[in-house]
Amino acid sequence: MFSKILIANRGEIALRVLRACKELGIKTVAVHSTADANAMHVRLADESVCIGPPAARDSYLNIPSLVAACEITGAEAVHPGYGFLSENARFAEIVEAHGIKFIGPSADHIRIMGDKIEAKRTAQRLGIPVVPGSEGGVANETDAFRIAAEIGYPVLIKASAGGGGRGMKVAKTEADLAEAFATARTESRAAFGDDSVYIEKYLQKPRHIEIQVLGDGKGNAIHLGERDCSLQRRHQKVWEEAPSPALTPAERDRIGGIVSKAIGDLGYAGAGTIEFLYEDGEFYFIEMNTRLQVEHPVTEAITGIDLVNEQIRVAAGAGLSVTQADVTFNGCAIECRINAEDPATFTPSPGKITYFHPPGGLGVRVDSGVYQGYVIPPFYDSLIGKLIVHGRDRSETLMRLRRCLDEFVVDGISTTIPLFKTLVGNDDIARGDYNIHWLEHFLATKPEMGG
Ligand code: MV4
Repeated sequence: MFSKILIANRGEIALRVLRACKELGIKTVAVHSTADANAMHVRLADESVCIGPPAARDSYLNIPSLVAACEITGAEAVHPGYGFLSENARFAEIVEAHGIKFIGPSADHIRIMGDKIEAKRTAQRLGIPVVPGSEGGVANETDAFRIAAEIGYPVLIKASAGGGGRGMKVAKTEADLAEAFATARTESRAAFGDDSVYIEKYLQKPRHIEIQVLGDGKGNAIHLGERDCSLQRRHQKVWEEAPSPALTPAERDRIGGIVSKAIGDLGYAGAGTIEFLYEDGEFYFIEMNTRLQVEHPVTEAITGIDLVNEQIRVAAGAGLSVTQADVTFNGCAIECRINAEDPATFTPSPGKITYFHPPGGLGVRVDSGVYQGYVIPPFYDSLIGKLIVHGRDRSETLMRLRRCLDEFVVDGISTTIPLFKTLVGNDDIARGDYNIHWLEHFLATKPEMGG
C-alpha cells in the first residue's frame, strides 16, 4: 500500500479523498492555490504545498507544479478527484513517467473515452447497447443526409471532442440537417480545435441513468448499480438518486451484467461510470466517465462500499475488496448539490459564510469543505457541499430529506437549498416521474425560480 498520496484537487472532494487515505493509514499532501490557503483540505492534510496563483490554469491545472509537489514531499501516488486534471490523459502519462502512480485508469483508457466517437465504437465492440446512428464520424453533408434518412428524424449532431452537452445540434427534420451539420462542425472546431462529428437518433424524453463500475485492471470488474441523474439544468446535475425510480431489479441486473463484463474485458482499472439514456425500457450508451464522480456517495450509501478506498487499493495493486456476489443494494439515497448560487438565477454567490449548521442524524451525510467564517473564493465552481440522505425506501428518504433541508442553515450567501425545499414537496418528484427535461420545464413555469 502507498504511504503518502498527493491530492490534486480542492473543496469537498479533496476532503473526501483525505478521509479515505486516513482510514488506510496513508499520509496526505494537500495542494492549494494562494486563494485557498485557508481552505479545509489544507488544514486537514498532513502536509501542504502552494502550487500557484488563484486561476486554476496556474495552480490546480499546473502539471509541472503538481509533479514538483510530489517530488518535494515524496508522495508516491496522486489522486485527481473530479474535474481539473482527472480526465487528462497527458497528466496521467506525465505523472507515471515520473514514477508516481496515477490513481485512476490508464492514460489509454482515459484517451479513448475522451474521444466520444472512439468511446462509442469501443462500447459497441464490447457489447454495450448504443444509440442508433453513424458508425464513427460523419465527414460530409451527403453522408449526413444518408445516415439521418436511415435512422429517421429527429437526429442529433454531436462533437467527438464534446461531451457533457457541449457541441450538440438537433435536426428535427431533413430541412434542418444541412444547417445543424455545418453549425456543429464550425462550433466544434472553434471550441475544441476538432471538427469531427457524429450523428445519432435524437431521444426525446429519456432519463439519464449511469452505471458505477470498478475494475481491477486485470480483467475483472463489478458494477455497483445505477444512479438516476435526470434532474439537471443546463447540463449541471442538481439532484441524483440511487436506485433509479424507473428500474426494476431485473433490468438493473441485466444492464449491470453487460457493463461489468465489458469493463472487465477492456481491462479497465479503478472507478468509472457508464452513462446511458434510458427510454421506453431500453438503455443507450452515450459516454463513459473515467473518474470518480460528484454523485458517487449515493452509490456508497446503498452499497456500503467506499469507492475511494477501492480506487486506492486497485492503484496500489491490492485488487478490489469485493466481488459482484458481495454487492447488495440497500434502500434509497438522494444527493442534493448545495451550490453557492442564487436559487432563482443560478448565478454564483461567493462571499463569507456567516453561519453554517449542517443537518445530522441517522442516514445523513454532508460532504463539504466549508465552515462558518469561510470566505468562498470567486475563482472555482460553486459547489460548496452535498447533502446525501439514505433511507430504507424512497418515501422514507424523501421524508428525511425534507427534515434535513429544514435543519440546514447557510447564512451570508445564497444557496440552492430553497430549490430543493420546493422539489421535495413536488408530486412528480414524489412519484419519481421525471426525465432529463423535467427540471428546466418546471423552472420555466416558476417566475420566482427564474422562469
Ligand atoms: C442525447 C440526447 C438525446 N438523444 N443523445 C447531453 C449531454 C451529453 N452527455 C449527451 N446529451 C444528450 N445526448 C441522443 N441521441 C439528449 C442529451 C441531453 C442530456 C443528456 C443527459 C442529461 C441531460 C441532458 C440534457 C439535454 C440533452
